[in-house]
Amino acid sequence: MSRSFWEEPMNSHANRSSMALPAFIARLALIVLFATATIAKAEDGYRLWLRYDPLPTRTIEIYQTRVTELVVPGNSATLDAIRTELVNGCSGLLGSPVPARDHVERDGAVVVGTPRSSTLIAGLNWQRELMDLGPEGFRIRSIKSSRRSLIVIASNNETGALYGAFHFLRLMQTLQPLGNLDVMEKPLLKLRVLDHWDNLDGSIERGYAGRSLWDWSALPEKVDPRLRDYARANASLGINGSTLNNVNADARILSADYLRKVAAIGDTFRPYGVRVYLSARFSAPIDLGRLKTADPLDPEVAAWWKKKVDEIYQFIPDFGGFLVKANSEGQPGPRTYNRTHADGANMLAAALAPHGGVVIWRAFVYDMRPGYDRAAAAYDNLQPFDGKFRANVLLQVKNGPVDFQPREPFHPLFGGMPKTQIMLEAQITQEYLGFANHLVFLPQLWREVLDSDTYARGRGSTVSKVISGSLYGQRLTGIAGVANTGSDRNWTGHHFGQANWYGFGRLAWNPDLAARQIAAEWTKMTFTRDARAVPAIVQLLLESHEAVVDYMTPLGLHHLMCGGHHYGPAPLLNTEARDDWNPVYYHRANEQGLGFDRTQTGSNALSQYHKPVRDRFADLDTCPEKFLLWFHHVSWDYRMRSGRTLWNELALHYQGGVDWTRKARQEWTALAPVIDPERHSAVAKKLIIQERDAIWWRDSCLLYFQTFSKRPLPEGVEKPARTLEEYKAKSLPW
Ligand code: GCV
Repeated sequence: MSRSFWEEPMNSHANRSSMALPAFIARLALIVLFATATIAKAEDGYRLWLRYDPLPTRTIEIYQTRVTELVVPGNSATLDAIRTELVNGCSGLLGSPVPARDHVERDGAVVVGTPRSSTLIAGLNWQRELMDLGPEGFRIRSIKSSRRSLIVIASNNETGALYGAFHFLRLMQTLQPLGNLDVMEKPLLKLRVLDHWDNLDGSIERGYAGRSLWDWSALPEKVDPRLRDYARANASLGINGSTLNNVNADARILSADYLRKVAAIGDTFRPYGVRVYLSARFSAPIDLGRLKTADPLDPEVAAWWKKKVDEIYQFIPDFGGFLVKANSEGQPGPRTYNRTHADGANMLAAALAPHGGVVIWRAFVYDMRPGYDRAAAAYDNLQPFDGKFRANVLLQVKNGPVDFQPREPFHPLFGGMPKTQIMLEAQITQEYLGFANHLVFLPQLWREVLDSDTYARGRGSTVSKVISGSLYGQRLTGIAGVANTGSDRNWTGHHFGQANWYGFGRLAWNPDLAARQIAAEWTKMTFTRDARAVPAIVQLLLESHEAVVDYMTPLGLHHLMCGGHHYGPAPLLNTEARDDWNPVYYHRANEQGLGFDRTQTGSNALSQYHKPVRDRFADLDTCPEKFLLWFHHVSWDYRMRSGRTLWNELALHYQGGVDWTRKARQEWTALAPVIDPERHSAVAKKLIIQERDAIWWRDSCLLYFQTFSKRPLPEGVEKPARTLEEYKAKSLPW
């Protein structure tokens, strides 16, 4: 893989003249930065949102008096990272070198650190505020000290100071006033983790942006410099954990050979506050340890895990813990031995507890019995164990009860297990959302889930409050996102996929942030600050999720995708090994109508929600139409709130989705003058695919459903481009 744009300056032990080492290193960085400034940068998206090209001239003139020098005293890997980032960032944004110094020399110094690393910060008397902000929070404040105007970025901990430095750079990148800063920030969730479904052979399950970033064959001797940029990008958002391997886990990751490799990755991430986690295969005692069983209540098994965990901490002293997919989709687990999920999780938790590690137990568990509703399965399997998990166990619950669909109602386990530490699992990679081909801004989807009111403790018991611990006071809180990163030069396959990584990180820091704010920040940092282009791009981002729902699964439809790979529509599919892997299981189309009845007359999965939610969804008059076919089987002539029949409304939603892709293409074309040609053209090509796919979705779904509805397409819906037979014969290429 190629080298990063942000190589740190070479380390030198020489102490030149009176300049102390950190300042000397930073000065070297400046020389390197400006010596290479003439080398043209490819606009290939590698720099993500951490682009430090010069700001508009007027802004530079104002900022130049506010930011004159960077004072990051002390020596540690994290302080070095802060210094390098600020020197590169400020110098780049201001278009001229901003020096690093050991102490304040003039007005406009930016002082960064902790009370331990900086005497100036120690003297500010901010102990109480910094204590309240916790180890990862920070304060940024404009102050006067010894008659000098300074900006101070302070935290109780170096990682917090690093987050503060990135926050400060974001303020500059988004052209915020720096004159009178008074910012206090701390993360609302403790664990903010990217889950990588990366396999040991370098492939990525549901990965659409190339190969795994972890080159297992080269590790531990050779660590790709790109891993540091990955950690930087995460730190810029406050993401503090990375689960390296697929939840469909290979036990070899726990062997000493692999742990050495994992340790090398952990060493690279550590300065950026990113801890490493591993997915553990429940049968590892058999696979690796040659035991006869993996029964969690067998003392030998527990002893094996304890020894293994002790070994892991020898290699990786700040190891985060295990992520476990057990008794799900063929994975081994405690149920294999007639033990409970709590038995399994608690046994692992006991091994991790002395080291401060956690078990993240996934709730994505579903069984198959005749007449079973998959949407009800996770709740049925896990809810009975509420209050039974140890203090260092979190239960990781997908946002919706089926599986990362374009739209789902919130999972009933949110608000359903008050005595369990529940964590949200989001999917950043677009498994069911057009892979890396479709522009869809997922913070909009996550916002909808986070804002959903569970009514677990009356009105206002939102999912956001459940996971942030403010509803039940849980000690450990967290969120995980299934990563969309890979070895592609632009990291995420689609340039706009970066917005989802960015948006996940921002929501992980603050699950109450508005999607619009996230979209605006990202656009300004990543693409353009042009006053007309920013609102246009933000609007595209904000509309994109609804548009994708419209052309894929409107009105509560779900899981209409092709089997296996999940790209493109296959509403007629009925040949998958399990009923609940087939679209026909979910849409239940027949001559009478469409949709899955989850009310009392059907599967009654609705009973898992708290009463007012349950009643609202159960009543056709109050059920939000976006969930109509999720909860109800409705006749083709059912009158929607618009006055149209279900059939006509459905068809118009599909058409609306297609219309949006055309609008998006036109608007993107109009933005050509303000976007660099390389990224503009790459996105334009993806939008062509998105329009093609939207048409394919619309036509194949409507033609298929029409075989049941037997009604004509309403006015305003285009005639299908192909026949149903043609759509049956060929699936959408990807
Ligand atoms: C990692 C879905 C995906 C699987 C994934 C599974 C899970 O079923 O299709 O690829 O497996 O979810 O979340 O465990």
